[in-house]
Amino acid sequence: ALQGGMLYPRETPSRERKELDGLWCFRADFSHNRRRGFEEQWYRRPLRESGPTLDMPDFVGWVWYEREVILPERWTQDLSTRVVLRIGSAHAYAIVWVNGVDTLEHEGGYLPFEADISNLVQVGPLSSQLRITIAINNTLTPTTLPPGTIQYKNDTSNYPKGYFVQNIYFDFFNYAGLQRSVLLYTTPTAYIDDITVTTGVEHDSGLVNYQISVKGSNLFELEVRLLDAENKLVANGTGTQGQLKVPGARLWWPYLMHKRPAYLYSLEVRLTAQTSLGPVSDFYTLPVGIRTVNVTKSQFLINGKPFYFHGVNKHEDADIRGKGFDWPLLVKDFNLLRWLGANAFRTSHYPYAEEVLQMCDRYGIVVIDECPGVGLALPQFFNNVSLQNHMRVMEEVVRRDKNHPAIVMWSVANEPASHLESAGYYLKSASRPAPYVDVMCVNSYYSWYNDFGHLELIQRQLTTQFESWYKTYQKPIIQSEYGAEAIVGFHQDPPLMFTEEYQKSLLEQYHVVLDQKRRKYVVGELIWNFADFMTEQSPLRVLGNKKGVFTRQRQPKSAAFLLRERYWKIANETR
Ligand code: BDP
Repeated sequence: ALQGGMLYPRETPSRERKELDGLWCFRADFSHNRRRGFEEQWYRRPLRESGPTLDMPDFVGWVWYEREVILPERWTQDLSTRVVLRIGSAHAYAIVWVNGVDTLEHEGGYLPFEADISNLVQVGPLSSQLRITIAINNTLTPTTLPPGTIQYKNDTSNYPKGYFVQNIYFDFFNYAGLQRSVLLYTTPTAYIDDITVTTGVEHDSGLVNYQISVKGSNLFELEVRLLDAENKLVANGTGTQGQLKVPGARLWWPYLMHKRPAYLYSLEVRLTAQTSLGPVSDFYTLPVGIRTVNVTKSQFLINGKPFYFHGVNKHEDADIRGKGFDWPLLVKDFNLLRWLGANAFRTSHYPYAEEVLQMCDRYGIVVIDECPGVGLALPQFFNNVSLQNHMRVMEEVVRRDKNHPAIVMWSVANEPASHLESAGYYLKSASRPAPYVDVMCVNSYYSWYNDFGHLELIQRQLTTQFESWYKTYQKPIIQSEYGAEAIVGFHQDPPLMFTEEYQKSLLEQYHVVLDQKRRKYVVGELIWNFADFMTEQSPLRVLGNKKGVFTRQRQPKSAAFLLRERYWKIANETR
């Protein structure tokens, strides 16, 4: 089990935060065995940079980041302050040193990890200067998530120098390194370590169940206050767990579904604790949306009302930025989701930055939260070590994301090779295969990867798909991917593959069947993909995957207008 919670680092009256955004020193280890950085102990003294403009899309191995920081004196002198170093994500394996001291290791990208570094910074009057070194290795192996294989091409008759290839089995560029903020934050030495909130509805009252864990003291009191959006107290409690009752509660609704949009309360937790240095207080405020999620044989219910997912699959991907978190990009994407009339998206194929989920809570966009279980394609990927790893990653995802009202489903894997013999036990343990899941998510590419060019077959094939899945399992179904590539500006009538007309026609064919089934047991449709995105180069991809309804620069293709009309129509019917 995981140690401790992973509350989002917020500023509160008892907590400060210092973002380490900006330019870091950077050095790639080009030595043949990629071990020079360790042999020469690059963490022991300031890094010598390898130059600011390295393009190295094929690099496999270790790169080194470094940043110097000056800490406020009270962080280093006040022993009742706890200083934490948090890395938002580092893909794929990271080792962290603080002032040359080995501090933290973490496997897996897309998720945060942190360490209490108080001991390292509270060592005397001269301790306010800090050097943080992070070595990151992007290698994917059969036991990482996502998995990959490494091949060494060294047959000298064809490869005079030899080279390494990182083989991956998923369809997006394996951007590596630091992709989200690194930051420092403080708490008192006795602190609120984790909060878990679940909500319910009873008649017209909202129920907020809370569970709080405290660290650093055994002698403490907890006060819990629930405030509405106007900061009015609506309920309060004490202790590490309890239930708050909110008469006449305003529920969290997906936007478009209800006249009242997403509504958030604030859960204020106040800790007063005795420590060996005297009494301390800690405060933390968690946004809370009161809502219920239920699934029947044929419906997906939010607050007891049928919910139909009309939305997209996304990627964290953009020009120049790669997977680096970017506020303007996030705001632009949310504007486009609203323009489209999309009410949901899936975080294909890994957990997105927490700031994205916070936006979803606030604007009422429903989320299917996916773990990085993608590219589980080869028999050797289904072994006990990878299974343990997958389960740990899943725990990390839930630990980080459990309190977001926007998240209504967890996705354990995308298109695992479940037909393989070795996959059976693995998938049964890591997740819940078709007979046990609550909702079936089906990806299909009729008239694209199968019978390409034959748009006229889609209706028949899609109908067969839905009917056979439903007949076998009697669970609601989401069409969790479908789509076609279109290179913006390519036109052809009658439609040919890769033109805007073909993408549009393919969507139209899918929509005929989706309309027949959506009043029955199909509960959602998520287009593949929101926007064009980068992949590895290959004969199958032209500067990336072009199945976006927007370009990578977020400009609409013809299909975006089609989808927009459709989504707003569905939204108006169901409101
Ligand atoms: C699906 C994958 C997705 C790919 C898509 C495609 O889930 O990651 O990008 O195919 O080929 O099978 O466009």
